[in-house]
Amino acid sequence: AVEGPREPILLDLAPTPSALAGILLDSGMLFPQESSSREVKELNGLWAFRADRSPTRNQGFQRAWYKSRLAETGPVIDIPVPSSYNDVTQDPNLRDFIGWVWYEREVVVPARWISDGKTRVVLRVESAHYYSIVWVNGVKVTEHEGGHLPFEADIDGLLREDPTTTTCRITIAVNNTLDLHTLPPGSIQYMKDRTMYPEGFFVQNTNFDFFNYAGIHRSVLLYTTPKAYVDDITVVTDFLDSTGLVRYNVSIQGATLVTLKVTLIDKDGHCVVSSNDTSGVLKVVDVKLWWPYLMHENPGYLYSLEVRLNAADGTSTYEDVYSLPVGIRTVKVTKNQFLINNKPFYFHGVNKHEDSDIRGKGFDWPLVVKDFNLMKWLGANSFRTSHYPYAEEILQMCDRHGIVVIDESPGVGIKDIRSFENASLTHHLEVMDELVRRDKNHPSVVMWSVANEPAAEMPPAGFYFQMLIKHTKVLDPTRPVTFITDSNYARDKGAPYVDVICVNSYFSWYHDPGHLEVIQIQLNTQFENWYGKYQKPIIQSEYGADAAPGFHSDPPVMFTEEYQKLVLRDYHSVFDQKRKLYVVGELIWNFADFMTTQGVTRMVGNKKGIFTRQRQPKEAAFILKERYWRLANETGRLPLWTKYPCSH
Ligand code: GCB
Repeated sequence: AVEGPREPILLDLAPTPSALAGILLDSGMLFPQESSSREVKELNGLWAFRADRSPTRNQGFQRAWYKSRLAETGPVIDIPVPSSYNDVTQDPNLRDFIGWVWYEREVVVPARWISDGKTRVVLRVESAHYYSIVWVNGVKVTEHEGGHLPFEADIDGLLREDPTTTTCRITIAVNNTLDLHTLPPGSIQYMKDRTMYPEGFFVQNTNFDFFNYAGIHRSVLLYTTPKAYVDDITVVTDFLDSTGLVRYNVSIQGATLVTLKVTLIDKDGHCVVSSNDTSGVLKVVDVKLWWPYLMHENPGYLYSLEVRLNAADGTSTYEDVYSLPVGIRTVKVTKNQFLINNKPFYFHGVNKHEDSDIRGKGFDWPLVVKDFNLMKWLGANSFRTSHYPYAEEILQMCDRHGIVVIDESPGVGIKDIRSFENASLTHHLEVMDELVRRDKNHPSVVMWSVANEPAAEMPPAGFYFQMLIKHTKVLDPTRPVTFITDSNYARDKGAPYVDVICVNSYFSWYHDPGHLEVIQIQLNTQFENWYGKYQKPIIQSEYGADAAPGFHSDPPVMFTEEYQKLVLRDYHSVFDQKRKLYVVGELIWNFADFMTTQGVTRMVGNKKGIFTRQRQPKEAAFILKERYWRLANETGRLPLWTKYPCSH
């Protein structure tokens, strides 16, 4: 018994997200930063939390839980922010909860933020999954559709309405329901046969292979700017011989008459070049380019673009300062090469997930640092943000360490024909707007991926992907665009429009399971077919096999560490033939084991990691490490200290 979504569970409560997003995109989304003119107050820690377990999930709205303290509406529990809520309690119903949950936290705002009349106070949520509505002191301030990307609201006007109180109560309702037009899509299925299922039984169906973790996944914070402020900065870089070119554009809000100073500062703190214009080209003599890890002895070189604004209105003067890290580099694609700074770049990297024990998709610095250390140990120079945008702090790490990123939208699991309808396309285009707006200035981001493995055989797929790719190129004409495919149908649908062909395949796993001997021939055919038809560079964007750590067998059988190793070995021998021709990269699926929906093909999650979910190596990790360091020696220019990376 399949039925469309019943009223309150879903997003019916969420009015016209598209209209709202359009307004939001008139403004920038610069990463919050402290400076001489800006303060940041993180609101991470314990929040009061209440899941709306009423059958319709609608009680919180009916009884206006946002109007009073959440604890006054009923029992609340402590939930950490950032974190998914699913795995932090012993309650199986909360782990698998679908619908609205309510978060609340009180914060004391410094009195001067309100009293000086010159300060803008912004409430920002870095990511909440999936649909969020935010109230401050019971007044709705914003709502946002989509996880993985930030949203904000100016709240100083509201705070000034009652300047006697500096306490503000922030309430955030978050709904993880996925329907046919969300990204990723999903559907709710009600089981009505009362001889089989209890009253009210329903499930959330999805077509993607990771657990639909929910909650406030990244920081919530308050930050200030002066009323006249730097709203956005866009930087595009190039170079000619030894001169770097930084094309920039600064957009300003809150003032018309301003003086501006833009200064490019090198790593040693020296001013390199400056200008007084809101847009222009800065010329950098003896430029130090931004290079990927293992391609240069000094990877990830960053300048800093300091933007200093002075403005005045009848009564006040304002100064705002924002410093944007800038890496000067170019990205180009030829018919068989991927060029960074005009040199061939070979992706030897990983696919990741934001996923770990207990936290789920919650941002966690120890995990981020461990993962970067593991990637560098492995000799990985790149990763793809499968299957959604990652925290911006992770991209900042990539900028600094020279790890190259393929930045992917949450367009995963688009398999139902109704998910190609206009409502879906419109939202997908908006998500690309938000993604490019947030990540456009990161030198580590070298390509956009608009989707993963859509049902390319469906008639509307061609139009849908043509629109998406064209739109993304308009948003950012400087980076190549791709979508990830596992299907030959995609050849006629998307491939004519992408710059790089990204292919996923699982020979001897999903096809011909157990038959390692088919890998080389099938992989060879795959590459020849794609290149033969399109003459575009190809990245093997996924390949791999599950291995339960500690399972062994020789001769190898599926799910053992030996089998995983041999799958890799056979893929690698074909990569080695083709990378001299037109294959420009290989990304293992997956960096680490990760949690999925329960199902008969998943034993406590997906085990294709070369590291366990706890980040310990399986045998395959050592195979890959040896290979990646060899590739780095052949294709890059290793810094001296990394020639002999680790004694083990
Ligand atoms: C894929 C998907 C990825 C899955 C993987 C697998 O093609 O893109 O999300 O986890 O295969 O292991 O099945």
